[in-house]
Amino acid sequence: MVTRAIVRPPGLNFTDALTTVKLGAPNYARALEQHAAYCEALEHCGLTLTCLEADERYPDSTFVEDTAVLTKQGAMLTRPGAASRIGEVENIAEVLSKFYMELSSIHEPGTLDGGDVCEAEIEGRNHFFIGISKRTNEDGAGRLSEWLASSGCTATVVDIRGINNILHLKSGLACLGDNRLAVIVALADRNEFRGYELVRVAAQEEYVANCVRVNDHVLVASGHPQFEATLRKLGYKTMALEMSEFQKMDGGLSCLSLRF
Ligand code: CIR
Repeated sequence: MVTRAIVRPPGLNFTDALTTVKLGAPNYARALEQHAAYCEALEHCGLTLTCLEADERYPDSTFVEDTAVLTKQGAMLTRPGAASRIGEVENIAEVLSKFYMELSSIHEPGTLDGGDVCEAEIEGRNHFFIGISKRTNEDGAGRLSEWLASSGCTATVVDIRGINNILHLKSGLACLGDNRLAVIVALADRNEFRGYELVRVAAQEEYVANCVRVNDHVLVASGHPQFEATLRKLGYKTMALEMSEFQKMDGGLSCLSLRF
């Protein structure tokens, strides 16, 4: 059960955000509308939002998820793997210090993006998957694993550097609760996920793998009918959200909020 989320709308220079996809420039007005609908959906799921002001110094700063890892035990500030994003953490630290007594940090040479961290409770045990990616290195993943272990959580590292079309682990993996994971085809046969029931995302719907279970609902990117139908058959209540403008900048549903 989560009760809060931190969000930040995109700034006017959102078009300068990093991206690896060629889907064109985002439409700012539409991005704001989509962000507002996202916030409304989180509130509908029962969350109280802390909505930060847009931060024009950092074009990627709407993707707040990458700046921290929040667990039931505490908060870890990340050190984002893209140099242009490292400065985003300072302001998030200030915000999180209102909610957490203590904040841990990833230090150089470690890098870690929150998008590479997937909490996936199994049989009542707190477990985390940590992706090693273009953004998160071994040092960052190791530091996070140790920190998690110190509060009784387990972690498995998943190297995704050989998978071309995902930026972060959570671009291809989501925990649905109930021992279930949503996974893209390229991750479906990995040993790391044994023990979970896998819900496979069809190749043509890959983007929807970055869905988010928020209390009683699963938020999914709209336009992925097959996956949404599968979730409904499994008994989940889904909420579909337009994400086109964030997708253009390599962002998914999870990265737009820090939920705790
Ligand atoms: C970036 O490249 O860092 C941003 N344009 C997208 C970050 C997406 N974050 C996430 O999936 N957690």
